Amino acid sequence: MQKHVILGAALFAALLAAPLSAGEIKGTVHAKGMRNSEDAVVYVAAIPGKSFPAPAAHVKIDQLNLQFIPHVTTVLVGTTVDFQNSDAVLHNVFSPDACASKFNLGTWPKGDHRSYTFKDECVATLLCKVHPEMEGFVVATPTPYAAVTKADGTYTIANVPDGAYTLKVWHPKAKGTSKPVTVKGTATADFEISK
Ligand SMILES: [Cu+2]
Repeated sequence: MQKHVILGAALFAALLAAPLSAGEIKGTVHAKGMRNSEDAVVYVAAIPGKSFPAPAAHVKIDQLNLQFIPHVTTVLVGTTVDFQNSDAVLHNVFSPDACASKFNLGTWPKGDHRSYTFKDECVATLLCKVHPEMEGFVVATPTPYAAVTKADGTYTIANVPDGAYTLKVWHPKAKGTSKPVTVKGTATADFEISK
């Protein structure tokens, strides 16, 4: 009987010491002077000694009602994005940004898609030559630990391994910033950003 108790305690201690325990980072981004605090991207800049293989799964961005949906998308570097046309008109997607090789995918009709693989860390502006008012963003991040804020500015990054990191913030219209964060189960990080 006593043996079992000791074994159980040892197992419990081993679980506590397990290095892969993961938590979450959450908080609020306040974009001062903006209509709302939506569409800020919060991400872990790097995890020392760790690299992340390109995901096999594609991420979809829709072109619907003459808008990129979602307006802001985060992907891990190496991810292929499928740009879907769901409108009854031709759409194009191009990016003027060098970190996305200034790609231009041509034009295509409803029901079709064209793809681009984001090979480098990048904030890529998405534009459409057919509709100059269309604009979207892909933020290709070096770790998969990234989130886009909701309208109230809140965000949650799930399954972050314990450790000390730099947390970065990007926003389409505000200056980016960063701060250190230590994850031990959970962590909270709030930001205030402005133009
Ligand atoms: Cu278009």
